[in-house]
Amino acid sequence: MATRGFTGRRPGDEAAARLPPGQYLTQDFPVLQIGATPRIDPDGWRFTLREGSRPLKSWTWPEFEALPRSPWTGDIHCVTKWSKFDTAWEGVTIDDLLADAGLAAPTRFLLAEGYDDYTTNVPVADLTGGKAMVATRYDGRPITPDHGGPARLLVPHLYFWKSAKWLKGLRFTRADEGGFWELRGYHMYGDPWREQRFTGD
Ligand SMILES: Nc1nc2c(c(=O)[nH]1)N[C@H]1C(S)=C(S)[C@@H](COP(=O)(O)O)O[C@H]1N2
Ligand SMILES: [Mo]
Repeated sequence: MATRGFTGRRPGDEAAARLPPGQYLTQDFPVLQIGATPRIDPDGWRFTLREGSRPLKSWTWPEFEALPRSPWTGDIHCVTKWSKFDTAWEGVTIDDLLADAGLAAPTRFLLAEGYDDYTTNVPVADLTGGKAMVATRYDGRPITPDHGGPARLLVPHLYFWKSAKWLKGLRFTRADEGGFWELRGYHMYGDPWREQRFTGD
């Protein structure tokens, strides 16, 4: 970050520079979701890429666990205004997923879909190029059910509602279709640095 090279700044300025507008720093890890934590049986777990309703590629849990995993450590920002620094995740990047499927993304948009029927839209360009992963580890351990285990999307440069928990798949769409929160007044893109919380921000 640009501010790292400055000297003589008050302690706390570095933290302030890492906080997007309107956010505060928290040390704990709040749990936010629309309903109860779904019970997911690893034997029945599938992760599927679809184009509209057409399945393109599906992985079982052992197949998914055999994919290459990458680490990512950094900051996350929830639209309810908490941010958490230096969160450590590990998972399969969307680039590695597409490579394993032998696919190029068929459209420019998609909906991430959770096992709780939660959906959220993300442009494909925000998931590729190492910008996002299907995370299966947090702090070196399997992600707990409350935080979206066994597998959740992690798109850390957008508000955390874009990081769908209990991820069931990614559905490529022709147009940018709103998901659960986007159809209820939340921003279609959700950039914390531009404070895109609600429609029209
Ligand atoms: N499947 C699913 N994913 C979800 C949600 C949800 O209700 N269902 N809530 C979203 C919201 S609003 C936030 S802020 C984050 C919270 O993630 P956490 O509980 O791990 O902090 O998950 C997001 N992903
Ligand atoms: Mo949220």
